[in-house]
Amino acid sequence: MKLHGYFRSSASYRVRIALNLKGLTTEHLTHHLRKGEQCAPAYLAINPQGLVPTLEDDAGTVLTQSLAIIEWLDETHPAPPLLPKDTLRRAKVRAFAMALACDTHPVQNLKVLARLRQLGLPEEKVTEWAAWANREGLSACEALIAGEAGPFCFGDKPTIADLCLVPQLANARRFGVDVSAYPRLFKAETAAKAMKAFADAAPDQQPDAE
Ligand SMILES: N[C@@H](CCC(=O)N[C@@H](CS)C(=O)NCC(=O)O)C(=O)O
Repeated sequence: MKLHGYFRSSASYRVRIALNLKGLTTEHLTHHLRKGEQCAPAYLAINPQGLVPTLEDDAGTVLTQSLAIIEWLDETHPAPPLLPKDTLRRAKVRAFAMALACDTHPVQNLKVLARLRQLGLPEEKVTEWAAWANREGLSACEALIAGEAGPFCFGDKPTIADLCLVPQLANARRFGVDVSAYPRLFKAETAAKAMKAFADAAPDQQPDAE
C-alpha cells in the first residue's frame, strides 16, 4: 500500500495512527502542502480534491477521505476494532469524529486560510479565525464526552474518535488555543499518546518533518 500524505497534515495523521494500530506498513509519499504539491496534475489525477491523504492499495485502487480510508482499514483488518460493537455507541463515536473531521478541521484547513489571506484578511485575523474554529469544535467535543469515564474518548480502547482528536489538538496548539480548557479531551489525548501507535504517527516522527 502507498499513503500519500504530509507530516503536518492532521487528516494524514489520523490514517497513520490507524495503520500503526492495525500493524500495517505502507510506503509514504509526501506532498509538500505549503509548496502546493497537492495541486500537481499527477496528484490531482488520483485525488481530484487536491487534498491529502490518499491511500493506494496493492491492486492500485485509490481511496480518498481519511474517515473512509480508516473505516475501510477497520473493515478489512478488524483487529483491533476502531469502532464499538454496540450500534448506538458506534453512532456516538462517529458523531464525535465527524464534529472534528467534518465541522472543525475543514474550516481551518490550509486552503480556507489561504483564501482568507487572498481576500485581504491580515495574518493575525487568519490565526484568530483558525483558533476560533478549533475552540468551537473542541468545546463541543469536551461536552460530548463529559460523562465518559475513559480514559480514551469512548472507553478503555482507542476509537476513531481518538484518531481525530489527537491531530486536532495538535492543530489547536499551533493556532495558539489554550487546550487546558478541555480536561476531558486532555485525558484522552494523554492515554492515546502513551501508545506507540500514536507516538510513531506524530508529525515530528515523520521522515518529511521539517
Ligand atoms: N476531509 C478530508 C480533509 C483532507 C484535507 O483537508 N487535508 C489537508 C491536510 S490536513 C490538505 O490536503 N490541505 C491542502 C490544502 O488545503 O490545499 C479528509 O479527511 O481526508
